Amino acid sequence: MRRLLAYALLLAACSGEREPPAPIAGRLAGTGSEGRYRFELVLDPPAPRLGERFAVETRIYDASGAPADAEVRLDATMPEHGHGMQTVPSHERVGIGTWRSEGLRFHMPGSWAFQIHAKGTAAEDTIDLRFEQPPR
Ligand SMILES: [Cu+2]
Repeated sequence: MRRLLAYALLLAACSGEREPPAPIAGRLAGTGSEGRYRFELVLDPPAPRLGERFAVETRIYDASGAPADAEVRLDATMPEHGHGMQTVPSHERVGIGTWRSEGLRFHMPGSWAFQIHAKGTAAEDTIDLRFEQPPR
């Protein structure tokens, strides 16, 4: 029983949802829901201003920590409001496991979620990463 509890705690500690937010401004990271890829987002600029366009660089890593050559799609919504962005971002591969999405814009302050999907030759994975847009 004690061993089972320890295992459950370990699983919770490893899941992307329970991962604490990265302490570096403009960086979001976590493990996908399937546990296949690790996702790292770098916002450009690090603190997007309300109503202004920004870009996101997405880096995908496999279980060994190596860049994963996956096709990346990224979108953002406000899940509690049931709406997405008013812009349609473009996505461009800029290196192995690295994609740049441009033309994102958060038109409302509050809790946004980046939805990222990565499809590689051997694996597929998705993640939701929360971002709090300040009212400025
Ligand atoms: Cu909203």
